[in-house]
Amino acid sequence: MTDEASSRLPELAVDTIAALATSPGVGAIALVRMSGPEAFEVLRALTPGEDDPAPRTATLRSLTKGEGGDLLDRALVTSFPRPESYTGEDMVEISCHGGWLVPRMILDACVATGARLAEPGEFTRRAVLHGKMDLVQAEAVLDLIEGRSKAQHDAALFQVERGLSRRIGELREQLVTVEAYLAHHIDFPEEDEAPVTVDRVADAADALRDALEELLETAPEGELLREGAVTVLAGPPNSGKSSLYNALLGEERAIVTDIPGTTRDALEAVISIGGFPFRLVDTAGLRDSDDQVEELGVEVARRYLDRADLVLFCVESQADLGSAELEFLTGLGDVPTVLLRTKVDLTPRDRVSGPLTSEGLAAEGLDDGHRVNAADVRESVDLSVVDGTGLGRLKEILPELVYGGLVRTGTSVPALTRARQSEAVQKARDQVVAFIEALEEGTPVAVASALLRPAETALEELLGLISTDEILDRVFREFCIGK
Ligand SMILES: Nc1nc2c(ncn2[C@@H]2O[C@H](COP(=O)(O)OP(=O)(O)OP(=O)(O)O)[C@@H](O)[C@H]2O)c(=O)[nH]1
Ligand SMILES: [Mg+2]
Repeated sequence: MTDEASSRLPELAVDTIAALATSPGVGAIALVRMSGPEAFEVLRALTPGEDDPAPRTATLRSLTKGEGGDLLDRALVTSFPRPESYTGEDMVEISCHGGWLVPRMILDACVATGARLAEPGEFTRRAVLHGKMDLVQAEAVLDLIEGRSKAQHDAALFQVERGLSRRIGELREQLVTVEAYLAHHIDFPEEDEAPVTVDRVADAADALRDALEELLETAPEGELLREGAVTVLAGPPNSGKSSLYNALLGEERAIVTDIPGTTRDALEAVISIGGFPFRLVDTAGLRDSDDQVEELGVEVARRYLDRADLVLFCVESQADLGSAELEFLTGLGDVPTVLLRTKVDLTPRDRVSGPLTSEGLAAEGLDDGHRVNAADVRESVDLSVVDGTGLGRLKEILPELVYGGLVRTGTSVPALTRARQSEAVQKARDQVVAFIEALEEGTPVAVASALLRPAETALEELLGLISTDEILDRVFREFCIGK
């Protein structure tokens, strides 16, 4: 690390922080945790006359508000002397009774005797500052806490275990190798037998660019894995959208009636399908309406459609696909769409049309002058929520449509899950590309080499090897207090 970089390192913390680590509210047990040089002192103040508990051993203690103070609770206390703690500092964990009162009173007592309330993510931030984990691992800790599907859990755990960090570390090594080749080349420019030719430098840079691009390709799916793919149920009124929404949720969340125009507002829920997260949105049936409320609902539906990652377009299997439906599909552009022919239990078998995709629609002569070719209808499924037809198949194809790469490789692969991460890798990639172009244009090698430096900085900042308060603030802003 350069002197300039180390001078930009944030100051290590010297004060002692305290926070409730469990979520506030009624519960059997709550955990109050402290970290910092005064943590053991504060514990002594709360347990006057008692010995320090043996390190890393849960010990029952009466907690009072200082010498002669009121009893707050009898609780299990564990101390973790530095550096073998989550933050790398002296830490105390107090497992007390849960609820609104006890944890609050213990926390107040900690603050009254020398600690201060922690900022969001401050424990993990300290862990990063003390080299207990890098920034990418810290982000994975947040993903692990917030995860709602098996795939996200597996992916987050893999990153917490340094999966992504290791990959970024390897890329940085690769970059350093290119720089070393360069240095070598610059030292022997005139010799025919120069140990490293420009071609060799260029080959190494090409390989690095490819590796950076390969990692960048994981970003779209990685980010969806964290947010859940926005999956919008759309279609004409009464086509069975809300019924399907309920069937996928496994509960009667949306109102279902045989009156067209039942759903007005958009309903949203995160569900896990095949272990992958989907942000399922039920919307108002699309039609021109004189009813002001319904019209607003249609507007909301259109707004969701604008940011959809996937559209489930419901059309009754008895109904023909008319020009309005085709126009709608075309309007979706390149959003992947599944065409659902609903209520097949009501349609005689021989009247059910076969699977329809963009190609299928064109083949059937339904594409109305090729307009539907602009849409991206990937699959079509015949569906009934009454007898369950098609539900299994729908659940099978959804993960493949949105998370195809991860479905195939499994989730234990390095994947970029945040804008911060993809921005950094993108920056590194752009710099390497600029370097390669400079070499091709015959720019003196010594001049071109300056282009690689920002790439290295980008990867180091990504891992937090160089971290400024600004970078740390950006990462930890999203954390909850006590983590
Ligand atoms: N037989 C049968 N009826 C269904 C099926 N799915 C939905 N229905 C019925 O179709 C009617 C409309 O269903 P909804 O789910 O409310 O349709 P929607 O698309 O949400 O309608 P809007 O909210 O008005 O746009 C209700 O009477 C449902 O019971 C199905 O698979 N089979
Ligand atoms: Mg509805």
